[in-house]
Amino acid sequence: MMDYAGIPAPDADDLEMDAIVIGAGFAGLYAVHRLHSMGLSVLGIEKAIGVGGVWYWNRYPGARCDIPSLEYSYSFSEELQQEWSWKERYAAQPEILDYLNHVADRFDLRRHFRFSTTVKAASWDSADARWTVDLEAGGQCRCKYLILAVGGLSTPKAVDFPTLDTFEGPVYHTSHWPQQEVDFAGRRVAVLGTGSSGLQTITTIAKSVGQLYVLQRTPPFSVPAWNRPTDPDEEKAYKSRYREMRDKARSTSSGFAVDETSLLALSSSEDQRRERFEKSWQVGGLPFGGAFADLLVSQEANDLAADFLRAKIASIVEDPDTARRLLPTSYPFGAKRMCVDTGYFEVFNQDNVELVDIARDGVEFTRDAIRVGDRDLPVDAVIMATGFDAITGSILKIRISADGESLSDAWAQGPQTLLGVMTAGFPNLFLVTGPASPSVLSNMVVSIEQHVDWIAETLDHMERGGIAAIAAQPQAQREWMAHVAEIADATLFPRADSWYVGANIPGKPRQFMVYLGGVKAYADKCAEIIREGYPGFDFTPIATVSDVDRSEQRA
Ligand code: FAD
Ligand code: N01
Repeated sequence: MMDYAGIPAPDADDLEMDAIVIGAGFAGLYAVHRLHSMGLSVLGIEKAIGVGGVWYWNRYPGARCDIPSLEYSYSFSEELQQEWSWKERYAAQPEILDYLNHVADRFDLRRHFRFSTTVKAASWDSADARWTVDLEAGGQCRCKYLILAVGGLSTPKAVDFPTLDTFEGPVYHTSHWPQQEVDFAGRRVAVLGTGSSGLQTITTIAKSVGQLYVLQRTPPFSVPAWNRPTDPDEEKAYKSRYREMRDKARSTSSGFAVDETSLLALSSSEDQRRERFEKSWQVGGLPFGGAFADLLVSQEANDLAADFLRAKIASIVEDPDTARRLLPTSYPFGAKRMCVDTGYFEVFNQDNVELVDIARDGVEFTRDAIRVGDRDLPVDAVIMATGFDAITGSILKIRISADGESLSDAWAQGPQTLLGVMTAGFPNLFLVTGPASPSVLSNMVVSIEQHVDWIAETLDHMERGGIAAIAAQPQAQREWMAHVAEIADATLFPRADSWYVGANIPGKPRQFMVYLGGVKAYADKCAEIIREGYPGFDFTPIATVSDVDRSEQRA
């Protein structure tokens, strides 16, 4: 990597930057750190008042990660990973937010950011090879490289219940939770939505609320987390092998340091299957999905896993009618994001919790109740756990254009990218964990670091080589998207109406938006592209861009 030491860091008010990074979550923080360390002038822009991204916004009761924190954390600094101690196997939101604040302080990143600042538009002009970034509050900044670290789960799905305004009590959204703790003790509360956010909220507030109505449209598959406090000896042993474990995570398809199996459920005996499913249940969490290699490619194998999980639900929930209504049957196990819970099915054995099916009748709101069919459920507060306009929501919320062409037009039929990191027609625009990369079906921190490193190496290549612009070639992009679709079509994922295909947002084009070839295969492909001189990408030399200041050519 070239040493750019000597190039001054930007003033807070210097609006002409080498790079602008939008977002201050895991991705934005690392991108700002990495690019600044290369000597580029970098401005980070974040709409929240602080760092954290997902972990800033999602403060709902029970919010926590479902990848062990020793893995769901940065690997880029050996000192950082050695010095930080996690209190629990799966850290809760306040601890992850503390960690990201620590990272921001430790690497002195805050001074590069403008907080409480929302980007509303960005336009590229090929004549001077610059992005102009428009801020919602007025004002503009310019840069050579625009990096979108805006998050795949950062734009809440619009809450569009026509009668909601009639309800006079407070309405909370899990992904936009107030900064102050909300006390639900003794109150009558409804939680609408039974995805990961809903389950974590439900299991946490069920302990103290007077009455809880769980409004369910589609039952989820969920596996216990078996969360526990960190064992200091285990942590010490893990940290003594940290590099090895990180390498192991990067060598898998999920980005977790687990042993991936090639065992097939369909070629195993019934006893072997039962034993392995049971063992995976006891290990808990997302690795359950990898109990056998064929669970997400064969409907028959999938049915076996689904039957096992349904039997678990039936064995936990005491009331047979409630248990029956909790059984997921309408989509393959894992094709909607499986949930990881702490006592979810058990809460339905509590007298103060009622499962209310809203699939048939939907919900209406009155002044002080929720109407489902002919029943009025009196409630003091409503919690929306209704999810996100995932993967593309935050990207398309920014009006992005290049030489007059808009990104929302280019993606009208669904997002098109090369490797999920660039999109044809939009030079020098980089997406961190964008559509058609492993992103949300991987350990996100692993994928974020890999993407930011790829972007940094690419910018280094451009800065050294007197290159003004890089652009994805349309043909290479078409081939990548066909490859992504071909892999997805060989699995059961597209069969579910999930947010992976945009089905949760009315009118969103249906397209499976994640690369399923795995973290390792994907990273190998990205590395190969750099090694082979960027096949599939076009470069524009600085010399051919009319308005570019030649003094920028640092090579
Ligand atoms: P984010 O953390 O979403 O950060 C994006 C930031 O960009 C936000 O702060 C947002 O305010 C800002 N932004 C967006 N648009 C603009 C704009 N126009 N102007 C200014 N700022 C803007 N993944 C896992 O791998 N494991 C987990 O256990 C896990 N748990 C999760 C739990 C929850 C509750 C949620 C919602 C997601 C979870 N995820 C998990 C996925 C999560 O999205 C990623 O792990 C990761 O946090 C994403 O980081 P990011 O920096 O890419 O995006
Ligand atoms: O959102 P979701 P989420 N009427 O979309 C229901 C990550 N995450 O915030 O399935 C009635 O999964 C909807 O019903 P249906 C993780 O990647 C991780 O929970 O569409 N119901 C569903 O039940 C996760 O996948 C953690 O029928 C409506 C729920 O709301 C992703 O974030 C924790 C409705 C939405 O579930 C999103 O999870 C939290 C309507 N109009 C989040 N609209 C960890 O544990 C929606 N629903 C790490």
